Amino acid sequence: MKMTFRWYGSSMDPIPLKYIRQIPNISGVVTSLMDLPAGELWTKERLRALKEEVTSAGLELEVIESVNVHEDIKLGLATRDRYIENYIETIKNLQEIGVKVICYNFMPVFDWTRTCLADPLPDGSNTMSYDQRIIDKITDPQAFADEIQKNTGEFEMAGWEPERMAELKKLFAAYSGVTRNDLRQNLKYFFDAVIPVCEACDIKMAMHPDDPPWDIFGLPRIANSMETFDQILKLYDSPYNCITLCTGSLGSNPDNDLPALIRHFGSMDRIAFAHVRNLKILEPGRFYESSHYSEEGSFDMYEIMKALDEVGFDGYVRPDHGRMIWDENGRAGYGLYDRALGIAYLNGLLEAIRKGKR
Ligand code: DNO
Repeated sequence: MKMTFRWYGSSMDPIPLKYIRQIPNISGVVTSLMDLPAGELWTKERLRALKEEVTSAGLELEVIESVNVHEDIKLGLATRDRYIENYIETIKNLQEIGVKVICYNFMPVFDWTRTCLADPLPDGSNTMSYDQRIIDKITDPQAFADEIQKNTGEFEMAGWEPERMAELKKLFAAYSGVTRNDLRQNLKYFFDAVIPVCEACDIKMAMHPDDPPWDIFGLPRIANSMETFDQILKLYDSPYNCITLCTGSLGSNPDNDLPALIRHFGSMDRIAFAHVRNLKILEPGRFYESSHYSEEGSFDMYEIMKALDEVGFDGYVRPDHGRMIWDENGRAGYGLYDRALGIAYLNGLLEAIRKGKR
């Protein structure tokens, strides 16, 4: 398995590549062209420049997170074909620079959602948290989205593209009446077009789970459990139709047994990418993002890494959201320090698991 680190590009990320290069056991970065709205074609020129920048820092660029899917594709609108065409061309251009995995999601309107971006912890750090009671009281998602974006400071929320957030009312209206089954059928239409291209280009599509893993704001969601991912993999049965196994997203529903999910999808060789982090569940629907260390959260990180090792996982791993520690000023969840501690811990677990088997 290759250890990677998410990086938002030199114009959007305060963390220099040379710092990432110094993290023990790092192989490369996971990145994206953040300035391009969903549906846009990623040109060869932009991609070659990105590749050159990353590789000249001594890092690999084999995973993209994310090539976002345009809402018209999720909605199944007639205009979707033009965006699918761009997606296909983008896949082909990504092949040219040696990309192996594309992480994406199929969540309507909102990507990952938190109700607080800087919840103070007793140790003086702060972290992101989620409280379903707050979400349930929201009558105007636009006001909520505006507030969250205001609190991100100078950094845009990953996956909350400004173009999409500016259109919330219109989007909510478009989704009214769209069922989970409709969403799945629209996903199938997308797969029918893109997975054969991925097969030809040797690039795996790795769907990120819903975060949190349940419907929010009455919008349908279809990727949040063993059963729903089984359905998704069956929509197009190919080794290139894969999953991003995100422990934090799936694990915030305690019904999701993370090591069991890893064994299930890992033994099918359908996990292409893993986001590994911990969180503390306070009660159903309420959690905060703890450090990666097992005892500070609700997950057994040893069992998670052990399951990945046992299924012979040979894809990409990255530590996930970190707390904001040591007075760092960074993008919520994506500072340098706590994620670097996270990776060091995952490295340690893995070394112990592997040596313990001898
Ligand atoms: C949040 C991320 C997500 C993820 C997308 C994939 O921190 O895990 O924004 O990148 O859902 O498309």
